[in-house]
Amino acid sequence: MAMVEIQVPDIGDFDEVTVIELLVKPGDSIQADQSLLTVESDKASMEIPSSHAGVVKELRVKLGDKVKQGSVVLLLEAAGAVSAAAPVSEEKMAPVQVNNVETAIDSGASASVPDPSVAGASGVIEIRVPDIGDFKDVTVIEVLAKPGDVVKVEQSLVTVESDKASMEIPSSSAGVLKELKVKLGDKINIGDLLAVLEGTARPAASAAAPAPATASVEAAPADASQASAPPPAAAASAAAAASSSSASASQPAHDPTVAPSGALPHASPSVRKFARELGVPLAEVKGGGPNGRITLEDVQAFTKSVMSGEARTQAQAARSPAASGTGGSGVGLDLLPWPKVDFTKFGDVERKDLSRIKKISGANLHRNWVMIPHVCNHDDADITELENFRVLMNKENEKAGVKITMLAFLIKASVAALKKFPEFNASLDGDQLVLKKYYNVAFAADTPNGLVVPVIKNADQKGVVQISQEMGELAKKARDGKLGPADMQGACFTISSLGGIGGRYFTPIINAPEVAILGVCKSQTEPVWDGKVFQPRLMLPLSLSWDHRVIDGAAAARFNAYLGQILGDFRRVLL
Ligand code: CAO
Repeated sequence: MAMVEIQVPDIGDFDEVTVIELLVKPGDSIQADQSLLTVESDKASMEIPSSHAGVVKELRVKLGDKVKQGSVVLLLEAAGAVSAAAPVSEEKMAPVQVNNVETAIDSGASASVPDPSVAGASGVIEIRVPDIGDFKDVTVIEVLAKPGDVVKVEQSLVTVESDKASMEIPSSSAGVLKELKVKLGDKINIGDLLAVLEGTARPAASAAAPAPATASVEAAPADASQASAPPPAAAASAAAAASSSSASASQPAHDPTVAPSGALPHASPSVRKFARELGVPLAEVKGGGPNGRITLEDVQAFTKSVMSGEARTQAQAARSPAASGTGGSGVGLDLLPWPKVDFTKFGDVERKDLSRIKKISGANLHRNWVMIPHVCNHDDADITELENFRVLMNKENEKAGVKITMLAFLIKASVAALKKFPEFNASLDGDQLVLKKYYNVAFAADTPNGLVVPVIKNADQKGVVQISQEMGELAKKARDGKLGPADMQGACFTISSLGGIGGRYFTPIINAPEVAILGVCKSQTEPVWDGKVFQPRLMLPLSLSWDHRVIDGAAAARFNAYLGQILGDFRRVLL
């Protein structure tokens, strides 16, 4: 048996790369071409395969080491005759996971093909398939944009897949997508017409190229559903395309319940392959490796937790038969197919796209509804005195220009209840409860485009007048569509008030990762028995939804009762 030094082969234009994952250890028997380690530049990650079969004797690198072409990474006792320590051929090596489309395009490893249809042109622009390396007849497995979408330069339009790798084909120009010339399942080649845009052109020299995938990539194709990080509009249209096409049934569909984060799950190609084989949604796996990298063990642990029923995954919930068009699998929710009805048989219909807010909030609400075991307690609070006080205050302060709202009192009262019952001011993180020492209270605001949830920060440090004023400003921003991400982040607890509209009780959906939400409906004067006679009292209906993994029924009843006491006599807030 001969000892062979395994070296880093030609890794293209990458000068030095960092070892981010070791895939074998001394004593392991390995096959020729088996991946040994994963390296990463700032542009892409790739696996270094072994040129020989044998037994690993010694690892010559450790996590964090910088290596380049020719660096010895491992000593192998090779099986069979060995002529020389031949490094793996270039064809065996190719970056298969690109960190993001933008950087992929900047990468020297990716081919950049000038698109003659783009140079200097504006108006109608033809987007063609650029140089995709040695691949022929690659299959369109995902459509990431639809006619009418505003497409940015280098925004991915489709994902294609060969038997070795998958890659996204970006647009070389910005504009409005007029026509997509390909559909799911189509085979495409370099030069094929992909789409027609109407818009502003970009110089030919910087025409976009696909993520690098130049040769017989040994590692698995990146999971199409995980590897792309399209902007929200593209993600939404991809989800729509996946659910509307029967061809999508066999494809790894986008998980429509995941609000686009813009970040890729950090995992090596082989881990991606493993996750893909098991149907594990990498976006839901918590990475235990360096810098949150998802390892093989993380995927295994995730699978175990799902199989043992500890975690019912978002993807299982989302992988509804509505998207697949098939019956239940026996795993997850195992639901019946979504009813497919030709509504036009019964009368005229009109189709309308959901607003962007509706798509994103809908996806979040769906996840929260499916994943959180909700229980809802209803109660009434006597706000007769409080409402009298509020009306008096508003009369006195008429000139101040700030209207004190019942919701502001509710926020203040909720803070007092959150302080008394800290598990309501918490979030679940695995097996741990994160108890928050700050009191940020969100409120649901109805806008023409859908529901948004701005946050009153540090409500414990603010008075009712200041809260009313901030709420007014945030509600206006919400209606004008001007809320920024910071306005909607960091909430501990949410209040959803339908008091200005009507109704008696409802069951609000918890705003994860919070563990409770208070729903409030319209107060009305009711006869309340005081032990001797019925008194007319202004009663406010409260509906508290809570996460039964964190909160027990008794605690929820106490929370509501305490809230009722405070609203009944607001002086208690001072205690
Ligand atoms: N009972 C009776 N009247 C109430 C009340 C209650 N619980 N809450 C508010 N009102 C009254 C107000 O006093 C006001 O009356 P006046 O105009 O006579 O003073 C009127 O109803 C309108 O109030 P409002 O709704 O404009 O103001 P608000 O402070 O109560 O709420 C906001 C602000 C932004 C929360 C609200 O406008 C809103 O968007 N609510 C909808 C929230 C929602 O959609 N929740 C559902 C989420 S789950 O899908």
